Amino acid sequence: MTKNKKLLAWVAEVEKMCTPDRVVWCDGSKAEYDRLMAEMVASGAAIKLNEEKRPNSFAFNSDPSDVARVENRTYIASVNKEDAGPTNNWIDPVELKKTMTELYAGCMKGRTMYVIPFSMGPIGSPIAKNAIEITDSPYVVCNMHIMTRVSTEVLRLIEKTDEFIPCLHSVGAPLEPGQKDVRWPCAPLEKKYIAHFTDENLIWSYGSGYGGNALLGKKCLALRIASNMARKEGWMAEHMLILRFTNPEGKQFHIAAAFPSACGKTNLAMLQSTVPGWKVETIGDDIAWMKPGPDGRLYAINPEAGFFGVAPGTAAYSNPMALAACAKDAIFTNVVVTPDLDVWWEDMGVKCEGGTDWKNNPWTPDMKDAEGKKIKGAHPNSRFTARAANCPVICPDWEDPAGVPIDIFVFGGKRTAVMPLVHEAFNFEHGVYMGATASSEATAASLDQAALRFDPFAMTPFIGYHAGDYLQHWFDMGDLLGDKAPRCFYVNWFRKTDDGKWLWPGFGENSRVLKWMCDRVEGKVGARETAIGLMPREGDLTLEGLNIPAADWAELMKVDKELFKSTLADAEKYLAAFGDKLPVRMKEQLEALKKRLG
Ligand code: OXD
Ligand code: MN
Repeated sequence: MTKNKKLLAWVAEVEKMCTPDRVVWCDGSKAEYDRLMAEMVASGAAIKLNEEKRPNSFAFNSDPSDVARVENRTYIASVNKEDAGPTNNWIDPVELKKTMTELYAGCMKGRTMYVIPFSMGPIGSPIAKNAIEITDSPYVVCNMHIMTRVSTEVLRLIEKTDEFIPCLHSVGAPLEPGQKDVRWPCAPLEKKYIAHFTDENLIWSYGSGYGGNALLGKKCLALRIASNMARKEGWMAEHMLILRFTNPEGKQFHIAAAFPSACGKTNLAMLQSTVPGWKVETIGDDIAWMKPGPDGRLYAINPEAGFFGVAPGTAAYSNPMALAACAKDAIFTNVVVTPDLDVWWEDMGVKCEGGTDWKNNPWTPDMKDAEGKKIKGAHPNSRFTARAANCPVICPDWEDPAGVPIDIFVFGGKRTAVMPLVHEAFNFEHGVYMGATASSEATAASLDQAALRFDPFAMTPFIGYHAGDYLQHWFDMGDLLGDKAPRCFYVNWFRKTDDGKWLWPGFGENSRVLKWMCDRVEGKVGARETAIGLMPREGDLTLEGLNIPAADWAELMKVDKELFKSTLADAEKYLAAFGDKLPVRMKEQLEALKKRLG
């Protein structure tokens, strides 16, 4: 409990509105986690996994309608509509509060209301933020234990500062007396709302128990609300992994990279370098909060404490470090549970005879649907929630409240054609253009997406204000950082041949590309100038031992001016939606690129 009047008043107000059977103040302790998990196992919501194979780990299956973030039910409810901009859904905050208050009325009946004090970032760090999530989902409480720092210490800080970010969440499934609960309570899609009242830093989420819809510290607070705060306060809240790359002489480079979901962000964050003597250590796999430090450089912290990683595709060949991170103390959502009570998912790199699939049905790998298509055992957006501290390559100082100085920004997306393996921006402004026009093919992490979408800085679903102002903020940060601004690069690990073969081996071999970037920063290698940016010269990016046919390499490095020109019209059309708020410098960059392409 707390003595803070503001917090007590808010909790009392929510209790009155939602009418839970009881209120529990969480303390983040192991005893609390164990108690909630035991209750969920007893109710049938959770499966306790084999203690020998997967110590202290649990599996959950969601309702089939509640498997991903719901972007078309996510709102930026700013007072002024134009503050939400073209990339957000907007509803007037008064109207949305009215609609949601009606939904919230009595919505926690028959349930426990948990009050979770948490910090995004190391507790007490000058970059960290204190927050409270109120939820009626014990699954959310346990995930928050892993993904954030849940502690009564946060209550003490709130008592001192009188400041916290209120985050209200309900699964939207009240229980009548005697009514038996379902395994995964949630509300139908048309009743789901993920709302951000950005003028008062308030989050209201209703109807979904899944991931970013419900673990409100992640996308809602650390990106949508924080991006607003960052713009006002002169810092950056970005959808970026953070890694440290150390060369054989011990020199450290810090890289922050923005990719949309399912483009291998977690894999890159934990990459096993194949470049002799070079080593990667992880600081974060999803979000970076970055502020200029006293020396004028940009310092980054990971505001999270765990990884909410996409399970399918996580394998010994792709990301052994993520597998190790979820070898114990983990939560799995929507994966296959095997008869010996372990977990499995597609592309895990191990054989599976069968088990119970994510829809709770008996499943074998040879099962097909009516159209003859293989039935997947795990949902494509199934997840592991793992403690960052359990990752073998976590940086020893990943929790340093001062953060790490960023040398390099990497942007990218999944493009099977057009985009070469790597190119560098001519300067920071050009880098902003590259990040702003990044595009990617669709992902399973969101329910509503076109086949190819422009995704500026991989932030489309997470910019909590007008995207034009957001691009301007990037230029402004460049002005502030001057010659201390990170160098900008664009990568594409996903090029394919016309007959569908990957052109680049990816995974650990991506370290070769990162090394080229570090060599560029150090001035050790030159580059050849192309119309779209600076690219490796012959031999500068070592391919030794890779067996890449010369023709494939040429394709990976090709800048097809005609193809690029044809994509410019799409970029122009996309940026036109930013209206008057499209920064002048974006237009200048676009014109300059057009000219270079001839
Ligand atoms: C995520 C996402 O879950 O970006 O990190 O969707
Ligand atoms: Mn993400």
